[in-house]
Amino acid sequence: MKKLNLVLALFVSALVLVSCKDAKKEKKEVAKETTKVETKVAKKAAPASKEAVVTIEGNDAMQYNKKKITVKAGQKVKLTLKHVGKMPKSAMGHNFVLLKKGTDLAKFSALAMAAKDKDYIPSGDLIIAHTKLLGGGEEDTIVFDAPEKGEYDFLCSFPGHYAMMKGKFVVE
Ligand SMILES: [Cu+2]
Repeated sequence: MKKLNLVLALFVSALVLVSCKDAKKEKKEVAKETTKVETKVAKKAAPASKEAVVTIEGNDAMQYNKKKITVKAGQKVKLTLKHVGKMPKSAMGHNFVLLKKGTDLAKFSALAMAAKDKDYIPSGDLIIAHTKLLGGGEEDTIVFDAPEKGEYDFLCSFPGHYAMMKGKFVVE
């Protein structure tokens, strides 16, 4: 009888030991999971990337492929304009011109038209950033700091193009 008791006692203590180990393991796993979740949350909450990469195309039908470009305040904007058409610069030249807030498009376009010798980029301080004037098959990349939060206009300053080639540049 005593022997049986001893065996039973051993058995019970072994069980307790095992369940204790399991509990420890579980705790560890829970801790691991929590860390994982926390890492995920931290990644999501991290600030937007420092650079916004934007590509916009212009074609032989006098169109951009984007009417709206959105970036975040504080970002560097790396913008590439691709002329995906075949027509030469003299007939279907395209550029990307980002205007300062509140610039009148019609007025700007008239100034641009008069600046043929400068590829339709008028002097003055109405422009935040602009690409070169491109012919079919060419592309140009510019890098500039996103202006302060707000909505800005962009357009192609080649004579007559802004009627169709314009859009909104939004800084959130
Ligand atoms: Cu154009």
